[in-house]
Amino acid sequence: PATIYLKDYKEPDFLIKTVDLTVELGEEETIVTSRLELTRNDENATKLSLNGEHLTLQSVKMDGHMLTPDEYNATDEWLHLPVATVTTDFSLEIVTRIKPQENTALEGLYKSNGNFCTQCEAEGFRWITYFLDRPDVMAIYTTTIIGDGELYPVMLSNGNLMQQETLPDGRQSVTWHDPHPKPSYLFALVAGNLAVVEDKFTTRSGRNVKLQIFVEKGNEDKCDHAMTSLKKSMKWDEEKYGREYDLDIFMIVAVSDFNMGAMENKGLNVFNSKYVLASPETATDADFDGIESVIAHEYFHNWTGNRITCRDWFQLTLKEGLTVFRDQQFSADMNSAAVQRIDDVQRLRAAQFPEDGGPLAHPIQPQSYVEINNFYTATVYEKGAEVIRMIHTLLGEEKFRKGMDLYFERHDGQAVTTEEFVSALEDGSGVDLTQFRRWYVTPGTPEIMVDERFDPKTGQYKLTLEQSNLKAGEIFKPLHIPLQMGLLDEKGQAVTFTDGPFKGQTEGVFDFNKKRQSFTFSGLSSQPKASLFRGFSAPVKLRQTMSDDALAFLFAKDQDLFNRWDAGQRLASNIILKNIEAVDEDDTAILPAAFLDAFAEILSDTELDRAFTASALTLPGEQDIAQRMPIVDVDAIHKVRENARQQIGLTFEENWRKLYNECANAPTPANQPESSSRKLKNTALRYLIATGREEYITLAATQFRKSTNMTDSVAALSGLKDITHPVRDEMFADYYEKWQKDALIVDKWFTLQAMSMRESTIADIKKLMEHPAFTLRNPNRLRSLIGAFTSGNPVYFHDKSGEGYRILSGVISAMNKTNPQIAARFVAPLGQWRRYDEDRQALMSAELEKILKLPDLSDHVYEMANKSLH
Ligand code: BAL
Ligand code: ZN
Repeated sequence: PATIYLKDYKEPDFLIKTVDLTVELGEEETIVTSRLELTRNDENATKLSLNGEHLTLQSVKMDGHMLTPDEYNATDEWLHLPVATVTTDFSLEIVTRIKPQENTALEGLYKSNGNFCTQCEAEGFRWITYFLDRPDVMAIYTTTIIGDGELYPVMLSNGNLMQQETLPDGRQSVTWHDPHPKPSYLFALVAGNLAVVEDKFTTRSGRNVKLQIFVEKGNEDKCDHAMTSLKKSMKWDEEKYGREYDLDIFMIVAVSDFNMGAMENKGLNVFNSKYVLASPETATDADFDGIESVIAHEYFHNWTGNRITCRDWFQLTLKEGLTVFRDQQFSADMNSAAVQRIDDVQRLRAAQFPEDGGPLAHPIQPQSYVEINNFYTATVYEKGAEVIRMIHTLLGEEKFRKGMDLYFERHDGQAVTTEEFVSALEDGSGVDLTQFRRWYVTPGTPEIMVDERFDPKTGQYKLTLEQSNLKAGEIFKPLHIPLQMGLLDEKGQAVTFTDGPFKGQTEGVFDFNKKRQSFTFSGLSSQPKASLFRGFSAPVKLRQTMSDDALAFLFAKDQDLFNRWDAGQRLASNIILKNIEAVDEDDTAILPAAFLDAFAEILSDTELDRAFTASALTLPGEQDIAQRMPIVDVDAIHKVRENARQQIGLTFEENWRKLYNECANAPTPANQPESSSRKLKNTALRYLIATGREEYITLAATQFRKSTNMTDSVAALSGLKDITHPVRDEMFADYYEKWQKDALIVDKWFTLQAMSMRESTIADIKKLMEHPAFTLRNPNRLRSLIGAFTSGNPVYFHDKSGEGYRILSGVISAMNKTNPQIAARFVAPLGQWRRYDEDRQALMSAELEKILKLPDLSDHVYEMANKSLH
């Protein structure tokens, strides 16, 4: 397969001004007639090459003249047409036939549960008709959908509704017009027998916007949260960025078969139903948060992505990094900012750090790709968002807004590059970002070594930081890193700086932009404790030689809640790693008093937000700890962590019981959402179950039976998923029995079992793959079982029999042709093979080799497996 390089970018030879599409939906085939008005962009071009895949070409007319097959050249991927150099403007009419009902890849036009829908990003429009399917070709679209009005009473496309009529042959015809020029990846079409929930929003300039959410019938009562989230997002974008919505209607459609989370098509967002449907009985608090942030994300794309789009796919982070940053800001404003930041960083560390440290590492602006769908990654999205956040930190709120205002003013209606974005931010703020630009082209997570010196005689504290980045290799150049920090005195009070740029303040953002750099602070009476990279001010790994006592101190006292949490996580990881090294005979982990004291301090601090307390009292995940081991020992990590959990459960048993009862029965403190009480209560429940006492199994079972909300039901099931006990089986059976008709809830049932730690887990997973409710065709179901197993169950995925790896490669080979995009996404866990012992390395790489030998290997899977192996 061919590799595409950023350096080869060339402007299109021709541009498309208008697109007039007629899509005739049928049960056997769908006929697409596309009328294009084109204009020349390169005076020397003699050939127009349109992208097209999986299409049956019926006819081509140029300027009204029907072309004969010897006048054009149609291949599996292209339609080449000669264009005389004297021709400047011309029209084309192309008729193609497609079979959406046979489309299992879920790209282009396909059917989901009997309804037609589309997914065109990145290159799906070429599955619908021949086109210049690249984001720098922006056109005005008019779309007419024709079909059986009884089967498909709802027919939607982008923009505003222009006409709806019944044709003489009885079919329904609906026409939409989108006045905003857009690239083809933002095109959408939906047709089906759907229910609609309506609301409205008045923009700050007084325009009324109709809001509609379309769902399968019977789900109308699960749209409230999505609708509320949408209205909040619209208001927030007006207040925070001065961005108003620009059409008379905004539509969201929930579909059950969807490769991604959602898609920001202009005026017609198509969503995975997981990010729309929710009621307290059917969705967890985490699901509610996910909906709020994805609804916001897609809505925010209207300005950052749609009005200003990407010049080419190498610029993907231009819209994705920026929009993730915006949705994170929004969620922080809507909820507890500290907890939001902790969750965002946890996600980054869990998904992006391993990617950046492995064979699939790439800069947020990749320089080459085989298949662009493989680059919708945690790096482009989450690290991309961190890069924008650093610009925000360096500029400050006010200058950042000035830069963003200039970006919107300068580039509205254009397809641009990340360079144009950074320049606008620079020009708008007056801050030089020359060195900062290196973040865009540098792969790998920078590591920061810290050296501290305190001279009691002079009262001077010297902090020396050194940055390195193994992945950057030859191209390593120091990055411009914002170091947000403060100092704590021996009582834990914030120290006021007596000199330097932040004199008189207790916190500052320092420019750390050299390989090795010192920062000196004076006027100190004793050695301070440094709280570095507050709020995770840069996506780096801190290699600090801080003692466990110092970490325990920060865990108990830091004014910055993020760093308080992080100190606790680092301390707990240190302790677990030390215990792994110690290989104690009786397997009892030693938990130092300083750790337990800090734990107790947080446990009894009733002033803290309950959701924060829950995060602070949860040990780092097994994958988190794994990142600190050169060769990962999944079994040892699990054993020691579980033992630590049991000891914490037993040591604080009375506190947990009290906390459980308080959170379950007493009102949630003012200014905190109910969900924070549920989160803390269920943290307590898990520690109580970890004690191993039978009474807490009963407590979980009682919670499950009495629960009126999905959060408590799932927490109870999750607490019991690892044990072998009749109550466990009974609860899982009851849950399935009760919810079997609700796919999103059945997904949770699969996930909980995929993450189980029982000895029978691998056999159970194989059995679940045979379950009537399991299917490879639905991405959510596949992710719920196989995704949860490979990313959430390190012990059994890495079982030394190699069975976990074989299950995964079996799924990849089964999906390779039916849905290559999803198949390729599943390769990454095998790509981590170098991190494991020799036996596992051999087993994992053998599966990668097997995958590479598959007949008809898709480019998607090839690229991921090939990069992973070599
Ligand atoms: N653009 C693909 C889905 C999303 O990131 O919003
Ligand atoms: Zn996005």
